[in-house]
Amino acid sequence: MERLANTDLGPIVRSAVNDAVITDVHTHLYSPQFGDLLLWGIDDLLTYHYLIAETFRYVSIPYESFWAMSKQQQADLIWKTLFVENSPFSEACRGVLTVLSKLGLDVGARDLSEYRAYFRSKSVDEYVDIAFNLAGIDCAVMTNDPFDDAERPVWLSCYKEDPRFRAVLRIDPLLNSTQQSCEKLRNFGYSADPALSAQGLSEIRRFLEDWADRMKPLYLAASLPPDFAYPEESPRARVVRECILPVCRDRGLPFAMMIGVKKLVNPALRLAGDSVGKSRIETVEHLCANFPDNKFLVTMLARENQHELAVAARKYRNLMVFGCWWFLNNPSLVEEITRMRCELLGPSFIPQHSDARVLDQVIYKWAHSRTIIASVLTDKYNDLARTGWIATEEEIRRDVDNLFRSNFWRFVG
Ligand code: HDL
Ligand code: ZN
Repeated sequence: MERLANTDLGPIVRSAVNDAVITDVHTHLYSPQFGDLLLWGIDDLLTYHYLIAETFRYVSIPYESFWAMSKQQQADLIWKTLFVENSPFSEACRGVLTVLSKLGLDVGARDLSEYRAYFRSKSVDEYVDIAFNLAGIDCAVMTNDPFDDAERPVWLSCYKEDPRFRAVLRIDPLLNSTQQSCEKLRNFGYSADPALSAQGLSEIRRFLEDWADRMKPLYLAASLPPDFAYPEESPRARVVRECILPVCRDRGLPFAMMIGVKKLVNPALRLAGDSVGKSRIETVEHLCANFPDNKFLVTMLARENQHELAVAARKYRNLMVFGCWWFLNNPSLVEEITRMRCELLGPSFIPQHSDARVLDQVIYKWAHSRTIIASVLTDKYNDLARTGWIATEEEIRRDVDNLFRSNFWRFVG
């Protein structure tokens, strides 16, 4: 028994996790065909909205004067404030340094001009391969918004599918500003009406069908506020019931509900101005229970919702929990949440997504997450070994592949 007590599967687990090819199930990346919508390089890294929010904790300049700066001027201010005048140990700051380190650049030199020179020497197509290889991902699932005036023309003209970037039909305006989005739909040629008449709802379904045909999305998605409720007498609930769920069910597409965003609590911060609120797990339970032919990918933004979400996943096989999202994507919380999910769900969940907005971020977000997830899994397999159940390397690699890829692909069908 002594031998069992001292079994350490850590090296095998770490090797399996480090070798794992990952499908990144939620990002804000774009294939290079979308041009400048795909952000990459040191100045996009430094002007990530997480770092903008952190910079305004120190600087007293008016928000508008920051927004009037060039991207390089903004990056210079952020570098000076968060990296030079203060130590960059926040997760978003450390991430920038992990990227530079993984690229083989001299982080100790602390020389922003040197880093800028490196990125000037790269083309975006070359750099996609560099970033994907360093991150160990085979596919980045995008967030594609037909209501976005910059993105829509690409889909309507020349888009050629790139297997490294798969599409998602993101429809926040339909659910969070339903009446206003009907106006936009009419401009697109769909006679949707704010009263959501039967004809209007049918036209919203036609809009979804047309874009699902065009994008070939892996799932439909929306971010939703903390008070998202179903059932409810509201335009949102009617569009969910009459449009989203039927279209998803008929096409076998999951509906990804990303719940808990308090939009623009500080509007002056723009994209950095959103916050978090505790949400209603009863909404998730009701939808999973009452629409058994629909599949639901769910991530929730509040730490307080994580335990009840994992318990809900034990009740409904049409519920797939994914990711440590946004304000949860920090080592202490990724550790806590992943450990709790392993204990409640075994390997039947999707532990992480990067949410990367800047291509380079997949390098750090996955490096950081792999380390934590490997550490949690090591404890779990070593706990098993102490009972005499020693997982083989093949079984460990099977489980790791399920967590990082196959659970997702099986669930989206
Ligand atoms: O709604 C979302 O998909 C969120 O991820 C937001 O885009 C948010 O701004 C973000 O980037 N979080 O990481
Ligand atoms: Zn996101």
